[in-house]
Amino acid sequence: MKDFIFSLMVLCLVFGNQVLASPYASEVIEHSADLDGSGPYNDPQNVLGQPATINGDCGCVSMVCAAWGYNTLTTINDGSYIIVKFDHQVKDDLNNPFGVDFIVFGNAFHPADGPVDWTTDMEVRKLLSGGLFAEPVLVAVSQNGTDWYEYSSGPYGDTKFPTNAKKWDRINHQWGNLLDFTKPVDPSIDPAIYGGMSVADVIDQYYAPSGGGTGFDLEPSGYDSILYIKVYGSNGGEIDAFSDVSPDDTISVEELVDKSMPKQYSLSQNYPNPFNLRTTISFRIPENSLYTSLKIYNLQGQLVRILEQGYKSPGYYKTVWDGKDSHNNPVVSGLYIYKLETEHFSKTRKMLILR
Ligand SMILES: [Ca+2]
Ligand SMILES: [Ca+2]
Ligand SMILES: [Ca+2]
Repeated sequence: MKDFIFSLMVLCLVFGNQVLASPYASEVIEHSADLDGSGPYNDPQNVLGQPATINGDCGCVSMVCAAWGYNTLTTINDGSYIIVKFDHQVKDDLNNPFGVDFIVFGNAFHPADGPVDWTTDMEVRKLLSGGLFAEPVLVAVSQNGTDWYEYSSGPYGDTKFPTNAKKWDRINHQWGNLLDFTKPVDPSIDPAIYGGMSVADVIDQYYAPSGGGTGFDLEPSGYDSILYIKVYGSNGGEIDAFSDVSPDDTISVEELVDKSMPKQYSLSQNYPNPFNLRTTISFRIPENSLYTSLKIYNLQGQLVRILEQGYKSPGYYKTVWDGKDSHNNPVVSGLYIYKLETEHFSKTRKMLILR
């Protein structure tokens, strides 16, 4: 029996090593009937795997040469949808850059100040000001494939940031190494700022090590991890690929330990706000074993619901309010106050529920 268990463990290890998780969506679970694969842009399988790196017409896929080659994209028309699955859990990881947990790649691009092909010098070719060509596609996420969180007020797929597959090699004046499709561009960057800059400069200053794409944070969804992503109904946005963001592994273990604990108390604005069905409230506790409560009041100061109550260890917390009072009845539309309180800290914020 002992030997059997040992063999079993060895088998598990061997198989464990053989199961290679892909950073990209690996399976189409469901799609609308119009995406029947009859044409180059309506095959739902085109959204699986790595984003496109080559465009037969204009060269290396970049912010000025979008992925529009055959069999690389799927067009999401009004009423079209695709649900993809990952072969592993995509986590809301605190070490992911900029809080971004997954990336959606489309064929957004910046018009350039001249033609683009394999021979174009990207230190010379510049982006036109304010010319980002984007087509918003709705995105939703799910843990079980049944309940969905929709990014209804953005971000959207096929918008900022255009895919840029490679770094520009300034010494040899040609496209260089592949950039990393599992690293996001800083979402706070407004692409308007790089109008007039060369493609090479934008890559070096704003993209690298990222290969672009639209970044999504799982935090507002309330899910710690997801398996499914859905893209749907718009007016012809294109989807090329989906990737799981890799945590920042360049930070040391000391920094990791340090980063893993909050430095101070905080109570975040609920998200989404206003909301209809449910909203997520995040807070941070930096000290050990303090009696903590998170309570919701109406504007008359009456207690509506206790969301959290008890001793908390230091850490990052989030809790979801389903818009119901302590008797499990949905509350009426209007402003509510939520209050985080410990022996050393107290903060209130307002939120709006719209039925
Ligand atoms: Ca996150
Ligand atoms: Ca597009
Ligand atoms: Ca693709």
